[in-house]
Amino acid sequence: MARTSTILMLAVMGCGQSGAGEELLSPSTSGDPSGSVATDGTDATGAPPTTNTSTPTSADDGVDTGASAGDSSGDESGGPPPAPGCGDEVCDVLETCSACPADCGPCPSDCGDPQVLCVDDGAGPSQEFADIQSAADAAVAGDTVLVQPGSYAGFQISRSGEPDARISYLAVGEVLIDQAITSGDAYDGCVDEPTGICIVGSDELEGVHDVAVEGFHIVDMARSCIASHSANPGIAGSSGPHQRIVVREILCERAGHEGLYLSEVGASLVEANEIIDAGADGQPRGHGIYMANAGCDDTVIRANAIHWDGQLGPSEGAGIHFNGDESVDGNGGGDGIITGLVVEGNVIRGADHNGLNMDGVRASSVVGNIVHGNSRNAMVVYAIDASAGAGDLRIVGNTFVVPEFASGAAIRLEQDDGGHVIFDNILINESGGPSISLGNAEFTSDYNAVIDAFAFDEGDMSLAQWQAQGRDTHSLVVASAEVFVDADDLHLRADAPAIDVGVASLAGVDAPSYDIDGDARPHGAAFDLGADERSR
Ligand SMILES: [Ca+2]
Ligand SMILES: [Ca+2]
Ligand SMILES: [Ca+2]
Ligand SMILES: [Ca+2]
Repeated sequence: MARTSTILMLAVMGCGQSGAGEELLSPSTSGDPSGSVATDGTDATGAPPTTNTSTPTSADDGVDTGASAGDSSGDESGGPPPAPGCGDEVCDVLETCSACPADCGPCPSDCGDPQVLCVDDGAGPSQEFADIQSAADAAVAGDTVLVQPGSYAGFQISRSGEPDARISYLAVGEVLIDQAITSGDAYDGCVDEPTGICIVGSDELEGVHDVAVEGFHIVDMARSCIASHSANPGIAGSSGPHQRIVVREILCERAGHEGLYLSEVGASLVEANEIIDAGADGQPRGHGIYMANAGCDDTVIRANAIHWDGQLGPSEGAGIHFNGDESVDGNGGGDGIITGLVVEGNVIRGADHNGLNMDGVRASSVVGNIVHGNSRNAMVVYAIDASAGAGDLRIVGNTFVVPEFASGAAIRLEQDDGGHVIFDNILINESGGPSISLGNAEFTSDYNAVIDAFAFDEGDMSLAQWQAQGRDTHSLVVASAEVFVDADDLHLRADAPAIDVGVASLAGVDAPSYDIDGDARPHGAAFDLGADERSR
């Protein structure tokens, strides 16, 4: 369920380090009438995307703009951010030992502990199992499968834990999964579509629950680094989606299709993962993260870094695609919408499609994300497969930049039922399109940094016309060069007009307490606009 008050934001922790947080993607058709155009590979400010050759064992690019680490602005603490729920002495249901040892205790390390199943690809005292699948087949609620450094084949997870005794799959150091699942007993969908870690419900479509996978480095899977299958949306009388699944600190490189294909994953946490160059098989499709189907309600998608380096991604690959698909066979369609999402602190760059591509997402929060350098809308909500389009969205503190080569809006809300609250955002559009395009008059938008272009019900409007209807009366027109440090660093300049002109709340919705760097906000006289609070 959506957080009702302060939304905290986390930056990304290094792999397996302490301090990160607690709790906390159809069709190619996008609902984007403007379509996709030139793909010259430039980023938000015209420079070519930089190639990321940095550390393969951490997801720490999630806190910057996908390029330089943001140090040039000099206002980042660089330390671990306060984590929501971490430090309250309760190991919350989606909190893990690696994210919050203060509450959950240190991660287990003793292979002699009967609840620790040690896997090592080399013989020795830490080799209780030589492959991860054998340990997964033996694990019961409360167990930790501790995978020692090495190279492994993928594995399938079908066993569930309990809310107070999950089954954890924890990588120690560099654990490389470079072969897809090979087990003869694996679900066909995990073998026919080669996958690194496959989460598979029962034949009756009863989802897996209370499982965490953390710290794995997964490369070159023909389909996906992680995929889930065989669950349903949990409508009355059905057995339920996957629930309370934690996917943290996965480094996913060059997946053939989607990086993370998470079908019917509800009340779960997808945090601090880095997905690089998804859709590597040359076909059009390849989303960074795909939240598939209407059972994905109440999931937190936080502090993930999704980027394509050196060139744009595949032509039908969104940064994060959400698909509230009403049409799934059997009762798999559920209510046809995805609600209660928290999408915060993610950085998306280089998609040749929409950054946040949301079919049927309603009653959800989109907070503190940086979405830039993609070739269509930064964020679009619509109904194609879903039973309904945009409704009751909270869009706060984001930095959305639509580059010149793109075609789209910073925010586009279609099949719009209204009820949205939009504030403290930077919504720059260099493509000739609008900052905001929507179609229902029932919404609140103000205190944004915008351009002089809006659209209502597909009719273009100037800022003055928009303001004449009482919208964005405190918002200001900006250009990238005025607000950002440079082309690769979307932190605020010292003299950015976006500094100290935001508000702590609007229409009952609070601004986030932490910025993209994990720094507390507000700093200084007031909230800054966008995902970065300038803190010096
Ligand atoms: Ca806690
Ligand atoms: Ca739903
Ligand atoms: Ca400030
Ligand atoms: Ca900052």
